[in-house]
Amino acid sequence: MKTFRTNLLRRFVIPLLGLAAAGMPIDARADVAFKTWIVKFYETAAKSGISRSTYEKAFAGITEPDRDVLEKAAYQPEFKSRIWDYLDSRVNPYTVRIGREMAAKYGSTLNALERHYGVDKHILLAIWSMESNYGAVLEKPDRLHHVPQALATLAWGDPNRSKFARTQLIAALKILQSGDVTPKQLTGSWAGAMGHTQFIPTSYLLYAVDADGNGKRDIWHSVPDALATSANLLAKNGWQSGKTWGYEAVLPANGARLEGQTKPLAEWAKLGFARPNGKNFPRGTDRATLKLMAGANGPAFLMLKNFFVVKRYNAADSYALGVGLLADELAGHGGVQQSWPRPSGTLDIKQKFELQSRMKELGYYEGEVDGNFGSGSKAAISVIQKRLGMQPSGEPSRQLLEALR
Ligand SMILES: [Ca+2]
Repeated sequence: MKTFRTNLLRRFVIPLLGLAAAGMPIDARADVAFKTWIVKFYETAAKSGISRSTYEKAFAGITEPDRDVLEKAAYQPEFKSRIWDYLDSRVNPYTVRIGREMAAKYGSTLNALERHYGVDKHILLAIWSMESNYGAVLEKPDRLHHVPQALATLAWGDPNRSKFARTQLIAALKILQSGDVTPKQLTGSWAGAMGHTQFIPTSYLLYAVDADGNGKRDIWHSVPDALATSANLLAKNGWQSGKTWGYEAVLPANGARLEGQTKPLAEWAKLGFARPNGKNFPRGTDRATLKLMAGANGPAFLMLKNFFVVKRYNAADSYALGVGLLADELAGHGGVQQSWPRPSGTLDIKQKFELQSRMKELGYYEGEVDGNFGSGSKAAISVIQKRLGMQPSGEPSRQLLEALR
């Protein structure tokens, strides 16, 4: 019946309307609109010095928008993860172990970068971990998009990101024109963040460095180039050599009301702020800003200038704190000493690792034991919860860990 009707449409209605496009599925019409957009955008690109040949190479074989990009752009996480969950996923035994391996593997590169840029090598390692899991993300084809196609898709189809995407697309075309990378190698996240250290094209143009001396600034395949590019960004944004990012602090009574204020460290000490390890804050004139990442019941932090320099990479406080804490762990200084105000019944990072390894031993889970509860872990938890007659929430919990013990 359906075929009969379709045939009827094809044979009579479409010719009658004289509009071939009227019978096209929505997807095909979108493809036509997207291709038209690309043809038109050349005018804008040309004004920025992009040659016709660069432009054609960039879009060779691109016949449709990257629908995965639009889906990812529209995704709104249901729950904003809490600071301790976020930090658990970024600063944990797994990221510390791989970071130490990378510190050994790239030791001479890291030392050279530290000397040249004055940026702490542990901060560079931590950024590498946070941005691409030490490059592991680049091995996952489903996470990689063709940058000109992804940015053209956003510019064409996402009104909220159109301006950003147009600017980034022009920058991406300039990268291509410079010869640093071939069109096929120009890959990135759905929003155009590229390579080991996830630079967007405009930042690449400002900071990319050829550190291994092969004549190309290749943050996709050269770890020295990628780490040097990060070091260059931090140095150019005022990184203070030989200084740390900040200190964990114990909040004195009524200290929370000073959140957001900036004072010399000595003054904070006079107000009763102390380090949890009992050491004094270093002498000197460094000014620090009080940040309470989880309210008055969580650990306090006194942030120095370098914390704000890391935020030039990514403006979230949680990101910069993650970088700082992971760098401290990699340098052997240990992590946060006070407890986060986790809800009762939830797991801390060590317990999350234990739960995942027990799930793996019991054959419920096949992924990496990395403390990260992604879709694989959550599906496994639901299965176990059902078997145990528990509500299948998919969330790790103390109750579940105890049941598996
Ligand atoms: Ca290079």
